[in-house]
Amino acid sequence: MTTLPLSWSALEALADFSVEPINGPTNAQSRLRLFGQPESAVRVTLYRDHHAWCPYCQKVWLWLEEKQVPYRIEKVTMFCYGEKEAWYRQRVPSGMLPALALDGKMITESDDILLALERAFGPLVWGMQDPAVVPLRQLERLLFRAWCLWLCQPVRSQAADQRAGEQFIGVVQRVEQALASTPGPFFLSEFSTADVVFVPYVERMHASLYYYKGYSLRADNPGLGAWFDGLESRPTYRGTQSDFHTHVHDLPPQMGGCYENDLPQTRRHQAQVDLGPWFGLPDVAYPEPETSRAEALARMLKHRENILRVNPAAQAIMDPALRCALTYLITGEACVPPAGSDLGLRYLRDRISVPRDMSIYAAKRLRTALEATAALVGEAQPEPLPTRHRRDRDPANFVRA
Ligand SMILES: N[C@@H](CCC(=O)N[C@@H](CS)C(=O)NCC(=O)O)C(=O)O
Repeated sequence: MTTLPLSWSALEALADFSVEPINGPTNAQSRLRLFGQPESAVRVTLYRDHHAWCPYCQKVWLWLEEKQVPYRIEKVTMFCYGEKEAWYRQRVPSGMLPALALDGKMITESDDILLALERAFGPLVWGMQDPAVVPLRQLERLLFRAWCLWLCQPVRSQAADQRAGEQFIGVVQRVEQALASTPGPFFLSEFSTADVVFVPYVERMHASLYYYKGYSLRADNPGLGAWFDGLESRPTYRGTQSDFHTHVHDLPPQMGGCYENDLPQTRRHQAQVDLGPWFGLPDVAYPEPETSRAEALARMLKHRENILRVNPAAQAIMDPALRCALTYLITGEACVPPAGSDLGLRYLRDRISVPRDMSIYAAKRLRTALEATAALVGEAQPEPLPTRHRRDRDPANFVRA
């Protein structure tokens, strides 16, 4: 059965979703976090990227959320997405992120930021320089280097790719031993700085190796599997968590290229990440919240004018096409969009960013609705996403004047 697209106001009436950005659960849209304290308690400003993608920013972000230190958030554009803001260049000439102002003093380098935060607010259980944490930080860098050697070198031969993969898996075994040496899922006996240090890149390794190398970090390693489950039990981590689609298409410009092998499972994984079905991908394991459809709808309604403006397809087609996709999203009733809108719907499907735009399950619901609606009128696929930059997602298009 098919239906007609709901009007924007009818859709508004169904978008029953809101988050409390200041004191509620961790989320990427907040500009101020108080954790129940008065605004006068704020001593910290975190400068992080608009996309909530930068790994070093995620490390500091997660630490602040876990420690419940009141802070403000200022968002800055990363070079590969667009123009760096002049006001930020004045404060941090390199333009690098993250930066943090503590009592008005500007600090850069994520490790130095965490050390300064520890001095001001105490460690997240164990500090960065604790003898239990230092070897784990070294292990994280070892894992990072082995990952770069596998992912970011052009594949000269299948054998060379396999060797680089084995070297990486050798370091993963050491990570597995470290995880097995403590009770519970975390690197030490409770969630701490040590976990925060591993989070950003292990999340990116999981996504990128699945997509470019056909390798499943979470499924193939019981310690890391339990660690990811442990992370996902925390609302702080869930609020910063990205998905496979966002990571694999943001990494190439950041890393100077990501190189795929030609294993059959690599092809299968790539097809599923890019074209769906997005449910069933191992980028998340906690159960879907009941609010995911309403969240996706609310987020689309908030930005619908800009979303329509940046879409390469004509607004006259895309306005009803988007309403069709959102009608399907929220009612489950198929809604046939105008002929020729399939490309524009898939253009949008490819540009939903987690957690910048919405949480992981909301994004899966939205991509599914966009794809199902596009498929009612055509098979056209947009150009592959750029790999040298991502200026197709310049945040300037969405920042309110
Ligand atoms: N060692 C630095 C590395 C920071 C870094 O590489 N930041 C990247 C983003 S992940 C950056 O700001 N690049 C400039 C840009 O993309 O605009 C730290 O730990 O803070």
